[in-house]
Amino acid sequence: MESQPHIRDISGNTALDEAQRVKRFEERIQAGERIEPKDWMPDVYRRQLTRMISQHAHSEVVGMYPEGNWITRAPTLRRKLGLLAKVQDECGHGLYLYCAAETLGVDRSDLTDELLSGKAKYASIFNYPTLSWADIGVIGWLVDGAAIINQTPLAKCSYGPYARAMVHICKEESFHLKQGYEIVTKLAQGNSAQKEMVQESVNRWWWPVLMMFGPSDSDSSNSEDLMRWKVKLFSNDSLRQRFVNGSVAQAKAVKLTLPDPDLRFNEESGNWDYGTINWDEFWQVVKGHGPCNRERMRMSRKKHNDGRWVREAARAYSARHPEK
Ligand code: BYC
Repeated sequence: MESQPHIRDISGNTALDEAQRVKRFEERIQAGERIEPKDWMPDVYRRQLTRMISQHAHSEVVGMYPEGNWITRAPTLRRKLGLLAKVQDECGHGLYLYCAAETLGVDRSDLTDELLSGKAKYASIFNYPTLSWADIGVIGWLVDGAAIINQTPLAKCSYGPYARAMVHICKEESFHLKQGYEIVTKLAQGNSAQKEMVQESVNRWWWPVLMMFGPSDSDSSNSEDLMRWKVKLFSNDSLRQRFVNGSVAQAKAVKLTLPDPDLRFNEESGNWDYGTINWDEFWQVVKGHGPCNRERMRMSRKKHNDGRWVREAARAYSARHPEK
């Protein structure tokens, strides 16, 4: 990433200019102003945003694979249409987010290369397999539910293009949550095999969903920068707690059990205390050793290669028709 240009004062003191710019930038953020692409910003702010938005974009795109897996096996036409629409939405989210990342001066093809080379991360949750139809309901309920808790504050973050993309994305995530919870409700009210299937699915997804919020605050290396500059408005642990608090009532409403014997209401804090997260598992998955990491990367490379002719045709068309 290129460094920001310095304006020299009469004595050539660039350091002071930089400090003044940072001060002005931070005052704008404290005043609740949005930072826009052409505004001055510290290099670290630009780098952090590029990292976070591009990893978010990759997550949306890779997130299509586990659910896409069930489009041909959806039990009814209505379910198939709902799932198709959801998977298409995820693709659109990736598109908005790559566009938002590009406003920071990076090229989308470089971001894609980083994903395909394994350098860039994407959400850990998408490295788990979808083994039953109930998983589609549980992903909508828990994974998209977690996404809403995590992403609604991002719609108020300090960087304009990211915040605006998140408004649209969160509206669609709300639909995803409803379609998922409806599938879960139907199965939970179904016959004993259906009830068993949905409970087994909740048992498998619960802990990986809690990991989606990222490492605990004491191990979250990026949070300090991101929170100072109001990209993240809440810490990983506080959002995780908010999610647990909401999920307990939702599970109870459909008579499902969350697989945590330590889950207890804490009268003092007003929160649901939960058990210990297996952080070794989380870091294994993040480092590429989860159950489906290799398969997700294989699919990503295949899709990229299969789509090469489309990119080449689009480039050739726009070269011949520059006015369009
Ligand atoms: N999976 O300093 P930290 C969704 C990495 S899913 C894989 O706390 P940060 C959803 C992290 O990248 C769609 N890697 O990071 C998401 C960092 O490594 P690098 C995706 C993870 O950025 C969350 C290192 O661990 N959504 O919708 O301050 C909850 C240290 O972490 C994960 C988004 O991307 C993970 N789960 O906080 C619910 C939303 N967590 O990059 C639903 C936008 C951490 O320094 N992103 N790492 O090498 C975010 O809100 C934040 O980036 C995160 C992580 C909360 C995900």
